[in-house]
Amino acid sequence: MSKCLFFNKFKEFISQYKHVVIVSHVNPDGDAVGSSLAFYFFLLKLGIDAKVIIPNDFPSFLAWMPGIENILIFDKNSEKGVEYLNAADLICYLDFNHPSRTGLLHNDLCHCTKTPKILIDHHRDADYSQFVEYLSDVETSSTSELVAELIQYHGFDEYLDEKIATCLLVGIMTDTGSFSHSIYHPETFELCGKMISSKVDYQLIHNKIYNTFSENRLRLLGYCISNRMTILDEYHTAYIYLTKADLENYNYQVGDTEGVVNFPLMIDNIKMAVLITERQGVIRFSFRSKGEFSVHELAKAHFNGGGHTNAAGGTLNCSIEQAVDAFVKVLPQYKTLLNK
Ligand SMILES: [Mn+2]
Repeated sequence: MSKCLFFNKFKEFISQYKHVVIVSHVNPDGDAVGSSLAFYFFLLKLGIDAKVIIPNDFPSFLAWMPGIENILIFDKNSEKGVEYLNAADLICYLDFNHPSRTGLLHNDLCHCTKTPKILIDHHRDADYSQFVEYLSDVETSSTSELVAELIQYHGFDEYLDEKIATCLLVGIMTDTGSFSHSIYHPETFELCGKMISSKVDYQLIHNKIYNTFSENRLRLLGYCISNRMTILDEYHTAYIYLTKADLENYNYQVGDTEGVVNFPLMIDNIKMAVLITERQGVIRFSFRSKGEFSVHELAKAHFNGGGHTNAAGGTLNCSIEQAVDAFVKVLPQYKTLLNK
């Protein structure tokens, strides 16, 4: 379905529902939280009762966002979360397209077979048959940009306010690495320009997102780069690994490794960067690339994951040593692509 068709139908469609639940993905990032909250505020303006559920806590650098106190964090209050889901007559998936991305919420979400669902997302490989309506475009920077387009269609004059603009800018800013990648068309800047010009203090938002490190977080970043980064010149690749003990040494807080994976890409000839971290019983991979090399394909083929061309994630159940080994072992088959 084209964007326009979704926009055009939206008001009439949504007015059929009384209790809308917005759900976003596990380990929510700026776009997950920003798009969900902006959509939530928009629904309230349309006179629709809405709730937002995220599977687990958001990183502390988002704690100041407008409306954040209204989000239900499922692993802290699953009873209420289930209550919300049971009462919902519509469930909206924002910034993910498959229930397997919802962590502990997964089971309860799968029980809601009779509740209609809609999708607003920019990830690949969505199974549209699960949804009664969808707004899905992989060539859009962020889910927040899609929500911004939806609201713009219905009139920024009427619906955009400081809270909504702030949430949307956080989502677009964080998913594009502060407007450095994943921008597919000039409309991204046009939309942001409109939101910035009248409603918000952009520099203040930028400061709140990027300049609120704890001392531990910055020292952990330094440690990652000086002690844990390996450069594999022949593959134009760099990887950083962090053990559970490393994270404990720096008193790791949720969000502290956010952005670490981007630093090796600052090196001129590096085309792919990977952060491998040991989390509760599982190894998490975060992949980034510059240019055409698709980390989505690599993550999908070898690490039970995927995402976007230049940003993807994955997981393995093994030790950290085995995870590093597994990563290094797949590189030869990508040598030609990485040397392009
Ligand atoms: Mn996103």
